Amino acid sequence: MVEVPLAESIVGKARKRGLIAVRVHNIRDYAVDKHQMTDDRPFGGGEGMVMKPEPIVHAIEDIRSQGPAPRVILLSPQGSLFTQKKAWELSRLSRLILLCGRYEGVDERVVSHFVDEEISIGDYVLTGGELGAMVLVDAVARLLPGVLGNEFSALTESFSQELLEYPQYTRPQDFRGHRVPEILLSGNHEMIRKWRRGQSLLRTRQRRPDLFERLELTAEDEELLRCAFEEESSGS
Ligand code: 9D3
Repeated sequence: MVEVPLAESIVGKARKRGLIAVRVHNIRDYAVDKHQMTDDRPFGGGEGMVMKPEPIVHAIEDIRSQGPAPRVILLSPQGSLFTQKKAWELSRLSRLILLCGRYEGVDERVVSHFVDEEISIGDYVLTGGELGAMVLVDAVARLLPGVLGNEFSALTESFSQELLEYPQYTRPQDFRGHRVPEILLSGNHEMIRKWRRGQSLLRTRQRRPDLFERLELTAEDEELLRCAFEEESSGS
């Protein structure tokens, strides 16, 4: 579930270049009994299975002993929401252990005594923590020095959080009768900047009212937003 995403693309390249190291551990290898049991029925009854504490803690302690003190993160639906701010915070740490839950969850004594924080990647239900861990690795890895080309950098990114991006177009100018907005072909860079700003504002208002609410619009922004809205309602 995780080997391929970790081997491909930007994260895979960063690993090959030695910019990051990611290892995958199978909790079953840390099972203490001969049946390699890693889950059991919940005390108090109820649906499903709970991950036993011994294999997980055995794994954490074994991995922890192999390098500098790591932050232990449990991917869980009970966690606080993963954000770009959290990605930046984690990117400053030298070592992370990402613990992926399965079944109904992990024995709470593991969470209380061996986990530093719980992170969720969003308000939807997954079958386990592995894809959450991939999201976290991807978001953190791209912030590390050298992982992305220097042309995309942290500088532009601090802004990209508050406003959605404007639409992008490339060739051909006419694709099956759908034309690229004329203004982008005009060569008038000030007009283009204004059009893009208007598009960003309009999209943010339509799709992310939570972000839009927090914006402090200038008089020009109000005007560009009105233009973008009117252009859209007049059908394009
Ligand atoms: C029956 C109650 N369920 C909680 C909504 C149990 C349950 C659902 C899903 C227990 C574990 C899981 C597996 N999910 C994760 O491990 C998980 C997750 C997620 O489901 N959503 C968003 N982020 C994450 S990070 C790990």
